[in-house]
Amino acid sequence: MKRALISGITGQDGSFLAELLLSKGYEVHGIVRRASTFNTDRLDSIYLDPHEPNATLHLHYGDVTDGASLRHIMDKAQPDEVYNLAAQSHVRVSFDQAEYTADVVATGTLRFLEVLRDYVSPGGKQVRFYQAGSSEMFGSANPPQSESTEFQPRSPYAVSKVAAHWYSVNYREAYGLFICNGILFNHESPRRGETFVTRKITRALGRIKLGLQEKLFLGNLTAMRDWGYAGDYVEAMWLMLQQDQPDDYVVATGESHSVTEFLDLAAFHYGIDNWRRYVETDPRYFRPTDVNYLLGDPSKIRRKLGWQPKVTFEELIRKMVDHDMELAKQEQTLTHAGHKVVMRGLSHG
Ligand code: NDP
Ligand code: GDR
Repeated sequence: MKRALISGITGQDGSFLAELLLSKGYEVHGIVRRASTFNTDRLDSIYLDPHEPNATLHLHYGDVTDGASLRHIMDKAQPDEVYNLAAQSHVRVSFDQAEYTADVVATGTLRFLEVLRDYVSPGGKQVRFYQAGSSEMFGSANPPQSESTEFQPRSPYAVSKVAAHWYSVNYREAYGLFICNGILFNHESPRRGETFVTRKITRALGRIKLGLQEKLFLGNLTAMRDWGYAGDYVEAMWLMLQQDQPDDYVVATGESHSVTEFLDLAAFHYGIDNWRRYVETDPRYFRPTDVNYLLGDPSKIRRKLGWQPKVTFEELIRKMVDHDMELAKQEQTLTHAGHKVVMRGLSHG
């Protein structure tokens, strides 16, 4: 049985990846941050009590800002594959918490690579490592962006991801480690964090449709993104680590749409006639520097690994709308029963 270790397992991608690896017969270990509230909701459907004899998902407390915890977990989990997905992943928030973002995203990756390097000492166990890179690294570079496009990062988050990318390349070259950088363009799902623009839109329009909310406040509506489905993208991560040689790959759909187009389609699926009546601009959601136009060129991964996305832009929006319509209905039922329902934590989104 192969063993995998996932940092960021409680996030959107971590939960999809854990499901994929469990379905392939892996024993999966995940790193979870201690929090005062539960942060494992996305894993509820696959988590078994560790006392169950057939539990193959194991969670360990740890943090990528704590190198010693990574060492302990590597020793316990003895993984064949490591997927480093942990990040302060919100671009807007990275302007408020730049040092912290660098510590988690850039130095966090370096800490992991240092542990890996010791762990894979000569004659030691071979471990394959996936680094979660981002299209944000391309920043203001002209589209379409491919593996050979120069990085021009536009946020503390993106700069930190560029550092993590180059640390990974350097450790691959310097120590002969099996490390792959995935350069993934935006990917979404009903599990997407509620402060990212797609989910913020599908959540809010559902609530507006049922009269639970009056307005949706957004920032830059002209930004163009290459949006895919998270379930497809974790397959690309896994595929990279199954090859004979480590390499770096862009993962994208090859189609780009504006935030406005996303609003158009989401409103259409909800049967909302004119979303402009409900949407207002709030400058707090503008970024000091934004990325205007991302469009990935996925030809390398299609050619070399045979990967291509299965879910289209429209299907993605429909999945998110269907899910968030159900959530809004549940909230409506609670409201009718006299419960106060609050939208939480959207001020940073
Ligand atoms: P999420 O924000 O949903 O998940 C991030 C995960 O990282 C969570 O499990 C979070 O834990 C964990 N985490 C945060 N800080 C730490 C820390 N200090 N130590 C350990 N774990 C930590 O992100 P996604 O799932 O969307 O993305 C996964 C990765 O891929 C990230 O690295 C992201 O930057 C990158 N990426 C994402 C893209 C996308 O479109 N989704 C595109 C390109 C790259 P907790 O649940 O406790 O907060
Ligand atoms: P992004 O995703 O920054 O591309 O990073 P996000 O959904 O936050 O923003 C996409 C675009 O929408 C514009 N926008 C808004 N964004 C948010 N969050 N909230 C708003 O109200 C709003 N209004 C307009 C933004 O300005 C931006 O142009 C995501 C993250 O998952 C990263 O971790 C990942 O690396 C990249 O995708 C690829």
